[in-house]
Amino acid sequence: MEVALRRAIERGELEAHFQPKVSFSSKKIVGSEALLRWTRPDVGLIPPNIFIPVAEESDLIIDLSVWMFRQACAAACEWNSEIDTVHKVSINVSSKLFKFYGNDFPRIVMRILEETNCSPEWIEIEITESLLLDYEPSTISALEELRSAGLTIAIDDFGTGYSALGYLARLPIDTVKIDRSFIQKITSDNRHAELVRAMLSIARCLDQNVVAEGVEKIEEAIFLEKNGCDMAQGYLYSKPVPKIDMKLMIAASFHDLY
Ligand code: G
Ligand code: MN
Repeated sequence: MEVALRRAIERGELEAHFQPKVSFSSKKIVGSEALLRWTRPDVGLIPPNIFIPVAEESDLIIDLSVWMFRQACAAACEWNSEIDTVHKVSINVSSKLFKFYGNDFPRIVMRILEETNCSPEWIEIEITESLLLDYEPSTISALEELRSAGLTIAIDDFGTGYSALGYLARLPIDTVKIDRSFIQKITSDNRHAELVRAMLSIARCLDQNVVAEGVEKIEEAIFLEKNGCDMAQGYLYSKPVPKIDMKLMIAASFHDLY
């Protein structure tokens, strides 16, 4: 699989898909998450939870991430030139990518932004809690540098790592993405519902935006909106779709057709 994945970029087997993020206040698509899709000839779609760990084990994740970054920035540039508001594209950044480039990471990012004509405010970087818990001073300064350049930083899968809440206050974090394992239980389990309310309250006090991940049911969306969640992402709104479909959804959203 590693060998096949290595050739996948040049053979055009990889594609960036995008899953919309919907704002509860405006009811519009205000952003999207870029997600990698790999279709192998004769085999079909390989789920990311199968091939991403393979890529993570080798240095392949570096090339794949840089490729994805470029695709996402190009898409962000295209979509933002057609609307008056900001459509923020978020990109999953592996901790391996951070560690590989170290202090150079912000420079790599800025170069991709320039090459694709992408404004920093159109991009959000998604990192996991584990990256922050390793606590490398170079990681923190890289995040701060990216943030002062105008990008925003999101914590992905929030609540699933060994959450040390202190980092929320100490580190440069703009957005918290509550993991879908919590969202899926809010309508059936009162204790999980209270936990999500507490998460929303913490984020509000720290002036951070919250995205609920994996929203599948209308009851979940109603609960989240009522409790002050900013944005939702999940199958209730749309699965990840190819770039061309995302473009159509954005256009429809801003003409109140979606
Ligand atoms: O960890 P991260 O949030 O980046 O993972 C995103 C993954 O979650 C994608 O592979 C996407 O297909 C999947 N996903 C997105 N929305 C939903 C949803 O509503 N339900 C479920 N079960 N999976 C989802
Ligand atoms: Mn993510």
